[in-house]
Amino acid sequence: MTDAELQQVANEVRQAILDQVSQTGGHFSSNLGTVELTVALYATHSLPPDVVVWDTGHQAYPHKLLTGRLPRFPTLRKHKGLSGFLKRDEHELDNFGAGHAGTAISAALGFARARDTLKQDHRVVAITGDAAIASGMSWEALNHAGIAGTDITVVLNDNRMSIAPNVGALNRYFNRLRSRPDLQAAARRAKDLVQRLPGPAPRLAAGMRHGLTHYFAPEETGTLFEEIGFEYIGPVDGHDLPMLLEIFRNVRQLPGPVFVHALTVKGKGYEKAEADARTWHGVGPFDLQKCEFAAKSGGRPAYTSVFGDALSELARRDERVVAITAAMPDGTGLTEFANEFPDRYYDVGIAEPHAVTFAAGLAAGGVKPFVAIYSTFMQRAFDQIVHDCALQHLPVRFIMDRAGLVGADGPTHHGTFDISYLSFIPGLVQLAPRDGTELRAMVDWMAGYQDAPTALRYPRGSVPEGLPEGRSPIQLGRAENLGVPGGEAESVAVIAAYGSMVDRAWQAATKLTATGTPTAVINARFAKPLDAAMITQATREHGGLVTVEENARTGGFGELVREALVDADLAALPHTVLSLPDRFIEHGDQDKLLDENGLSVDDIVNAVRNVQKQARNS
Ligand SMILES: Cc1ncc(C[n+]2csc(CCOP(=O)(O)OP(=O)(O)O)c2C)c(N)n1
Repeated sequence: MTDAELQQVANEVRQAILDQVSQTGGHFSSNLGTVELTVALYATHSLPPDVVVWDTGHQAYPHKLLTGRLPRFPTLRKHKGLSGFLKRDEHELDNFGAGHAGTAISAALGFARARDTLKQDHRVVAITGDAAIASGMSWEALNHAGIAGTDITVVLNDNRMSIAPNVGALNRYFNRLRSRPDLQAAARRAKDLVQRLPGPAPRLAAGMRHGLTHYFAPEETGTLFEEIGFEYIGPVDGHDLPMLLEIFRNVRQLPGPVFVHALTVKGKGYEKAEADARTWHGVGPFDLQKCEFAAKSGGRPAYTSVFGDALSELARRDERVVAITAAMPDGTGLTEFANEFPDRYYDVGIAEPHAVTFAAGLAAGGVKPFVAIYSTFMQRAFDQIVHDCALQHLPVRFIMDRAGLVGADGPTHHGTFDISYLSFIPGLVQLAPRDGTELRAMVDWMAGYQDAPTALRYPRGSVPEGLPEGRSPIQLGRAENLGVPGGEAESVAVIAAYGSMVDRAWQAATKLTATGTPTAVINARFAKPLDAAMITQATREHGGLVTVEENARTGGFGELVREALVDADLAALPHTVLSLPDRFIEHGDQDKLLDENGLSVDDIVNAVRNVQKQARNS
């Protein structure tokens, strides 16, 4: 295609994103920012065999469209439809799946070394964002790539934004690079220069080194990236398609590690999103012409905002309370806290391991850190939880939002493992609220608990209503018996539920009670230490038990209960564990996914009936 035709392709890709995301919702502004970059890269590279690895993947809709997925685009993020991220199972050119940030450079270097080992000849490119590149993994990979002696291109898609405004010293450094007054002129001169650079790769390399790099970055010393072994090219205008085409054509022939720094605009081409990238990062359906979101119905508050309010309230009473987020102030409900307590709030960027050990230091130093990180991203910081917090009995408070199935983001984002990956850590306390009121009470309780780390989980979405109001205070390792719905009948069966599943357990118990099987519900509150006394006694009294949790089975709440039953010599009594199956769960509607994966209200009802039957027969 000619450059003009490619410009037309870029326009069509942008229009497809506007049309699609306005109808179904999805990641928006990051994708509008990568249109020209993707077209230029794909027009100048040969895929396959060339390999492109996208970091995180939320900005790769142009990639999906350019690799033949326009017909399936209307299924984006819908159950059994296209994933919102890259996925190796979805397409042969989704070379490497992602969803968590910071993996692209490591994976691309792996591809490059595999190519060298197999004596193949193709290019490998990693595309990463200005927030993702600040993560520890990205730096570990740059550190390796700079001396690996292999051909690899790293493209920095620098739009100045994480989801919220970007943070950190590296961001400040990028600001310096970005703000060169001579950028535009340099870009024009560089374009002329590139056009005059024919010939074999070594000359090109020399031309780049002595022309381009220094045209673009005419400082006495090289950029940070040059200092660690990369050819640095940029910053270039990431929306100037003819210029990007020239650059990538030439970069494709450069040996060694090359770093292309492209400046892009989040939301490019859609005025509202350009002006407010934060709001338009990920969106629900909206009116494309009027730029308006569908009006939100009032309804119940989200767990996230209940937590945010609770922590701010606590911080007003206790000046030792501090909050930490890893690049997710809005998603974790800390925006108001940040405004009210700027000196007690830390956004450390996409740096979960650092966030946790930083919090351990804060706790050791005498303050009360609350680290708010989604369940799925907390996986990054496992050793820091074990080695830096638990082993030293440091009271770091972990707040794990999005614990459970998250819906349209799918398997990279489901928070379905945290009960398992925390439950075997000695001393660490695990707790989960049944509703918003209990969430507030637990946050308060955590502030007062000083003996060990505590980890609280709650799901994506709104707090339930309709659970009984009478409440006992939160006490370490003590469950709450909610009794039988209606409160009159004597229970003949019992369900022990954890956190988000108390609501569904209560609905099941209501159905069972109405149909002649009065069923009590125990709200476990703590997975660890478990209230073994209450749960084993209830099991003994009822001749069996059903447990329900929104977590993988292995190492989950049900297994912890089973151990308690074994210890109490009750292993022979029927016990059904309702949990998520031992496989990765796809994306789709959150409630439907729960229903389809064994956690519907009817699944609970049936499990209770079966346990009852077994109890009667034994
Ligand atoms: C390990 C991890 N932590 C947090 C997130 C949530 N997250 C998704 S995108 C994003 C911001 C990415 O910004 P950047 O890398 O600059 O890419 P852009 O969206 O600006 O293109 C964050 C924090 C994540 N995906 N992975």
